[in-house]
Amino acid sequence: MPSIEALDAEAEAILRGNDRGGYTVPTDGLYPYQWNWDSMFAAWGFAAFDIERAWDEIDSLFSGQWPNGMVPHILFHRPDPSYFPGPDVWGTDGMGPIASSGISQPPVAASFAKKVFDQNPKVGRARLPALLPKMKAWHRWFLEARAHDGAICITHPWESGRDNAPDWDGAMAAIDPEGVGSYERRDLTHVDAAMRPTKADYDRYIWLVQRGRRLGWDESALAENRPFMVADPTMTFTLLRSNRDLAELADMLGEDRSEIDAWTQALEHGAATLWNESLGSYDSRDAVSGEWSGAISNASFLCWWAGIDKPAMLQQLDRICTAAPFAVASYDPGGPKFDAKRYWRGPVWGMINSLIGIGLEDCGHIDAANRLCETTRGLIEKSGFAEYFDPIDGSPAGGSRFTWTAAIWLGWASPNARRI
Ligand code: 9WN
Repeated sequence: MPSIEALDAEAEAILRGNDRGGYTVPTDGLYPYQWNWDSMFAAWGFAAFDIERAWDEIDSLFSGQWPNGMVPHILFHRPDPSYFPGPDVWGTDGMGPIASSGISQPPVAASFAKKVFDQNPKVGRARLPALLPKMKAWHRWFLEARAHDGAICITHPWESGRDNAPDWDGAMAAIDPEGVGSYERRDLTHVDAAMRPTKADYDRYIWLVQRGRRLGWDESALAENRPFMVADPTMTFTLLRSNRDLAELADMLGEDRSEIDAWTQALEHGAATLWNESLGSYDSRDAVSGEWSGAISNASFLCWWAGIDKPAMLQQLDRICTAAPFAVASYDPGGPKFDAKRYWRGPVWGMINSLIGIGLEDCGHIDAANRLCETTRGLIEKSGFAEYFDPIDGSPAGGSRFTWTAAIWLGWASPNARRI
């Protein structure tokens, strides 16, 4: 097993190696562009050894913000044929300052901006003022374009960042991807097909992109007869946490926080609507059909990250960590759709673990927080900086030398992490 010092050095080398000059790719080859939430984890990682570079990462993400406030889930800084679908498929020309996708991703930026700020407040005071209004505009966009009774919805599985989670199965089955045409996936040239979404998933992913393109990515046109809209705990909990963090950042700069606080109230109400009593867990819900997904996922445990302490979730966490020891499985190991290797249908994602762990600690569940941190550390010691891991045997899966796995090591999982 490599030493902690060797892993610290490797994590830093991964971030430097995935740096494309002001922005970071998730991993070389499989994901050659800037992804929204990956990039914010990267900023947290950079903050451990290069504070200015950390702020540059956040700036580069917001350089792609659309005039309506949306921050895209991918920024295509430079064309690269190794990823599908690229800018030619999305067809968002003229919508934003940089070629991009037409959807967003979980808004963790304000939360990580706060962590980067806390690492070095002097530098933070110089770098934050230009970013604050941009973050605020993005949060406002979520409340205007994605809220359903206060819960934040996704309009494409990629928007959640948990692409093929069982949460979306019902809503995805309602789509007939007729006319989607043929296309060539590139992900399968990098990763074993058993670890990736299926063709049925991809047909629907692409069909939804084609619909967006046909409607010119106009939010009001897209909102009419939406074929896919699911209230998502990932979005709702991350926005709630980011919103609380944004209010604190506004305070630090002496700015008015009243509008942000009003959003927090709406989001607290929205988060409560995601409690599925019969499942005994936070769940996602199809906003079109009104049906629960019936899925206990790793996103269900982001409640603590959002500042919501729910004792029943501690029992669920305990059960899931016992069933699949390299926790936290992305889907309930006792559930009918569990698949230990297939992406968001079972594997463990270290970056979600870091959010759950920090949330547990913030809510005073210190033992559970420490256990999760030690499990994650052990996984990385055993299997390296993989994209995700099998929760039963801890083996690595997906891409390697992964940015967010390296970042959470530097920010949280390494015993040498400063844990800001
Ligand atoms: C589609 C980059 C991204 C992550 C997502 C993860 C995966 C993309 C893909 O990779 O999604 O956005 O092509 O599979 O699901 O969370 O941001 O790491």
